[in-house]
Amino acid sequence: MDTDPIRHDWTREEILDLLALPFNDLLYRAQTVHRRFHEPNTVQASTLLSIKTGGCPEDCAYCPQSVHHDVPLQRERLLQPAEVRQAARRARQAGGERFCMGAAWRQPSDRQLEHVLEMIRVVKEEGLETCVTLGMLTETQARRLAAAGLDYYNHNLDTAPEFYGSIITTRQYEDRLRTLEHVRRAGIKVCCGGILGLGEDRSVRAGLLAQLATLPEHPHSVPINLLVQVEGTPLHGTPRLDPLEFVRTVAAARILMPRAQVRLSAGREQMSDELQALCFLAGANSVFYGERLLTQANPAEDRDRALFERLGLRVGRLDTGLNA
Ligand code: SAM
Ligand code: DTB
Ligand code: SF4
Repeated sequence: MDTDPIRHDWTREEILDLLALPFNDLLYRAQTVHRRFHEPNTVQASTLLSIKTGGCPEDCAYCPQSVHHDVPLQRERLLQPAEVRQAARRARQAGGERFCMGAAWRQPSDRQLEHVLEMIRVVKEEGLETCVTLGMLTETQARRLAAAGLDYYNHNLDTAPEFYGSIITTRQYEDRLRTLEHVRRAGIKVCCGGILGLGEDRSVRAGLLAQLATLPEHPHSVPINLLVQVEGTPLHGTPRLDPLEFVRTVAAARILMPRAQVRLSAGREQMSDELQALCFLAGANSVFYGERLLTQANPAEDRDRALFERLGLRVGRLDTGLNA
């Protein structure tokens, strides 16, 4: 049974079988894969910064930053490099390893991209890994980001192809796949995952995982977001996903993509410590760290530090002595 664990030909049916395993069997398999490929008690820490907030022309039904929804959100202009430097320095001092900058754009203009290239240089000077998420990219734009030394590009598939149209109508699944190809071809590491709790069923979750696990290369990072329900977005009031189903999906992601950093992403603020602990047991080995996601709350740093200590987890540079 112990064949090559890195497969790229997973079918949705096989993934559904995994998701349907008795919970303990599924977690045991995920933890076994996890221990084979990763240091079991180490978690990677990424810090988020919204470099351009609100006013996004896309209509993603979960997102507070879309102009299509009536969410009271302060729109902000593109940040200045000095503001980015300050935030990066703070993130580094707090123990972050990777600094992720997000912009509420459908796709950047070449002029906007210039500004982001400068921000990437600034963050690298501060000694952090860099990640940006700017929406769709042309092949040339991806190459320019690579030339600036960008480490990761985040671009999520979010859900399964057949459910995409119920969540987003202003772009197609193929648009996402094309940008991912441009990023991969430019030699930038791919950060690509999804969002659960949109009212999807298990087959949709299996469909998302099948897409991720059959990409030409598995993403280096796989963020798994749990919907943060924001009043004014169309998905506010969606029945909550069973938390154990969330854990099952994390476990399946770990089994399907053994080398990836599986990130417990948005939604941690609303999770109990016990639920997060189960996610780490299921193979999650990365978090967003710092009290803000892009616009929504994330656990305060002291709550996280207490949790990591209780679990005996080494997180980022928190206890390596490097964060001075
Ligand atoms: N505009 C860019 C894009 O969509 O690619 C980058 C930023 S966008 C906010 C990044 C990701 O955040 C989305 O793909 C989605 O998975 C996640 N996200 C947005 N709103 C969320 C919410 N309310 N709850 C959980 N995750 C959310
Ligand atoms: C990802 O998958 N999750 C992050 C990051 N990539 C950019 C964003 C979460 C956003 C949550 C809602 C908000 O803060 O606006
Ligand atoms: Fe815009 Fe990204 Fe929000 Fe969609 S998820 S509305 S693309 S910021």
